[in-house]
Formats: sequence, structure tokens, C-alpha cells
Amino acid sequence: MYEKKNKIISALLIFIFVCIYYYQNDLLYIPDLGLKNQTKFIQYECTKPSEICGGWGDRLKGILSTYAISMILDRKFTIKMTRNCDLKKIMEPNEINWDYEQVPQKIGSKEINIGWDRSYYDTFKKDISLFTKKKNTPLIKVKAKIQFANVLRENQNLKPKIESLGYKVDQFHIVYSLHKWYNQLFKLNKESQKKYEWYMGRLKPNKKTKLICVQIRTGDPDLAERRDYYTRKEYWRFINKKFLNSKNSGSYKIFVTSDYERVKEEAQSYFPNNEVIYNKNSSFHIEKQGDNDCGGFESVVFDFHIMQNCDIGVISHSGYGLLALLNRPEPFKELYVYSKEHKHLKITYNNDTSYFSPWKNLTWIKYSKLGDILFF
Ligand SMILES: Nc1nc2c(ncn2[C@@H]2O[C@H](COP(=O)(O)OP(=O)(O)O)[C@@H](O)[C@H]2O)c(=O)[nH]1
Ligand SMILES: *[C@@H]1O[C@H](CO)[C@@H](O)[C@H](O)[C@H]1NC(C)=O
Ligand SMILES: *[C@@H]1O[C@H](CO)[C@@H](O)[C@H](O)[C@H]1NC(C)=O
Ligand SMILES: *[C@@H]1O[C@H](CO)[C@@H](O)[C@H](O)[C@H]1NC(C)=O
Ligand SMILES: *[C@@H]1O[C@H](CO)[C@@H](O)[C@H](O)[C@H]1NC(C)=O
Ligand SMILES: [Mg+2]
Repeated sequence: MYEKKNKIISALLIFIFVCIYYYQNDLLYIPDLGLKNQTKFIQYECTKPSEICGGWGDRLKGILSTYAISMILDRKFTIKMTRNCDLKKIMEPNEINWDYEQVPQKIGSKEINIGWDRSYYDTFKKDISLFTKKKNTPLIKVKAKIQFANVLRENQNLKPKIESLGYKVDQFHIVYSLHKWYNQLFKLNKESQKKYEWYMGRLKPNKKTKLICVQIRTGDPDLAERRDYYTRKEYWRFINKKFLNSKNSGSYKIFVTSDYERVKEEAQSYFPNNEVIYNKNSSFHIEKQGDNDCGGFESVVFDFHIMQNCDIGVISHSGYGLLALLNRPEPFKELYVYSKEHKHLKITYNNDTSYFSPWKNLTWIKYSKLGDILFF
């Protein structure tokens, strides 16, 4: 009898201690011993071998959204992307030092896992207490593959804060701030930078050169059947008709990237009169193919980085391609997406599954303002 009672009491005590341990930052008032004033961090994470982080497009959505909210919360922003290959080996911090190694090791932390859950768009429009209620937690870890911060500009409570950061409220959105944010965060490492300059010399030899960038996502390596839906010829035909059918067609250079290596060789044979330039062996899916030597990841990021220089974009409806071309000083300049009409369908971020399936009857859509293309 007594034994049973004791067991229950011990279990209860253990439970209470565990609760206090996990919630100490919220529950207890910590007197200011210099502790309260310590730097607070918010960190984008993709670390575990078992974790699904998505491709570079998905990851950038998470990184840039976490960066955006770090400004709102006045937290120092860091990135810890160590799954397979450590991002630090490919990109270096530019104006913002996002190196995760500056975060003290034994620091209280909590995780917010947004994943692919778009219901957070509705939440953050009204209320970001998921973040603010952790105000005493030194480190917030964020996992996300969606552009969850794009709705912050719709949140009335955040208007003064966004303005105080120097943004017009409407511009506090990945599409309008991508080029600025990307360049605040990233620069290529020395070795890649040299390679980049060599490519730029060929891609833009003089001021008259117009750079057409083609990005064709055919489908994940394990989804080969998707390749049929993307008729590559349609891209070549479009470029021919739209740009090369003119007197000054010689001033165009064509940069091609794809998740399918063969596409690049095809382009080269299709355009014998124009220089077709591409990065060999860059067709690599960073999520689906292991990459402990960083080579594949490096080339995917490199192609992405190049595309901020494109005068014209002719791309597939892919997060990677869309972000790459929106990452230009003028995001919507001459941007054409091979996609599906949607305006008559009134699709929202809650019900776009029916839009993507089946992925047929595609057409060229000029992406000249938010909403022309479905991009959540
Ligand atoms: N080099 C290269 N890789 C690509 C291209 N398209 C897709 N990939 C690879 O496939 C992944 C696709 O995932 P993600 O970036 O999330 O784009 P999404 O899934 O199409 O929205 C990329 O991260 C790359 O690893 C491309 O045009 N060029
Ligand atoms: C807290 O930090 C700020 C900025 O670093 C500093 O100005 C302030 O004096 C600090 N306050 C205390 C109590 O240490
Ligand atoms: C192509 O890239 C992959 C991934 O980085 C690498 O393992 C492979 O050796 C490369 N092949 C060639 C021919 O360079
Ligand atoms: C998606 O949701 C919107 C808003 O609720 C609705 O107007 C629209 O008809 C829906 N579209 C589809 C294809 O279900
Ligand atoms: C195919 O797309 C065109 C416009 O892009 C549209 O007018 C037509 O109705 C679509 N056909 C089908 C079968 O959906
Ligand atoms: Mg993806």
C-alpha cells in the first residue's frame, strides 16, 4: 500500500521536475545576473541525417523567412545547415554573420517546426505569439520549407516595427526583398567566386549582351515519369520565336540549368548560332542524393547564384527556378514561366493540390506581378 503511494509520489515529482526543466524559460523569472541581457538567437536548422529539408528552393524559403522574422524579433540570425554537407563550406556570411558556431553550446533552446504546414500563413497574419511567447528562450530553432514570413506584412500589429526597420510594409516580402536579403546573407567562397567571375566574363562579355536564362525542372530522380510532362522542345521553340527571330539575335547568350543533365546538351545542339553556356554536372538533387563531399550542393548553389544576372528568364514552375530569377535587382523583368492557367480556378494556399494534379495543358505565362504565378 505504502509502496504504491511512494511510487506515485516519486513519479509525480519526476514529472514536475521534467516540466520545470523544459519550461523554465517561460515559467521562472530569472533575475538579471547579466543572463537576461545575453544575446538571443533564432536559427534556421537542417541538421539531422533523417531530416527532410527539401531542395535549395525549399531551404531558401525557410532561411529567408527565418531571417525576416529575426528582424521583427530583434534576434541574432544564424543558420545551421549541416545535413550531408555544411553550408559553410559553400557560402560565406556576407554582411550578416550567420555562422552557427557563435551560438554558445549550452544554451536554453526551443524548436518551432513549421515544415510544410501552410496553416501558419493564416496564423501569422494575425498573431506571432508562437515566437514572441518564447521571449526568454535564448535560442529559437526553426525548421521550415515554406515562405511563412510573407504574411507578416498583413499583420497590423507589426506595421510600426516593419517601418522602423526601414521597409515599406508591402516590401517586407521575399519577392521584393529577396535580392537584398540574399546578398546581405551570402557570398560565394573564394574558390567559387573565381569560377563565377570566369563565367560572368563569358555570359556578359559586354553591355550589349542579353543573357537568357533557361531553367528546366524535369522532376525528382525518383519521379522520372514527370519528365514527360515537360516538353523541352517547347522551351527551345519559345526562345526561338520570342527572342532569336530578330536582327540582333546575335547579342543573346543562353545560360541553361536543369535537374536533368541531358537538357543542357540538347540546348547546345538546338542553338548552333548562339553561345550556350552551362555548368557541367550540376544536375543534382541536394535532398535526394547524398553529398558528403559538397560537390553537388556547390554546383546547385552556383547555378542559382549566376541567375541573379539574367536579363530574361525562361523557366519551369519550380521553387528553385522561381527564386533564382526573382533574385534579381528587378525580380519581374522579362520573366516567363511554363505553367498552367489558374486565374479562373481561384486557387489559394489551402487548396492548390487540385491545381498541380494533373500537371498538364501548360502554357507560357509572363510573371510580371505577384499572383500571376502560384507561388506559396
Ligand atoms: N542545378 C540545378 N539543379 C536543379 C534545377 N532544378 C532543380 N534542381 C535540383 O532539384 C532540387 C529541387 O528542389 P527545390 O529547390 O526545392 O525546388 P522545387 O522542388 O522545384 O520547388 C534543387 O534544390 C536542385 O538540387 C536546375 O535547374 N538546376
Ligand atoms: C544590456 O545590453 C545593452 C546592449 O548591449 C547595454 O547597452 C546595456 O547596458 C546592458 N544592460 C545590462 C544591465 O547589462
Ligand atoms: C558529378 O558530381 C557528382 C556529385 O558531386 C560527383 O560525385 C561526380 O564525381 C561528378 N562527376 C564528374 C564526371 O565530375
Ligand atoms: C479554393 O478556395 C477558394 C477560397 O475558399 C475557393 O474560392 C476556390 O473555389 C477553391 N478552389 C478549388 C479549386 O477548390
Ligand atoms: C488548356 O489551357 C487553355 C489556356 O491556357 C484553356 O483555354 C483550355 O481550356 C485548357 N484546356 C483544358 C482541357 O483544360
Ligand atoms: Mg522542393
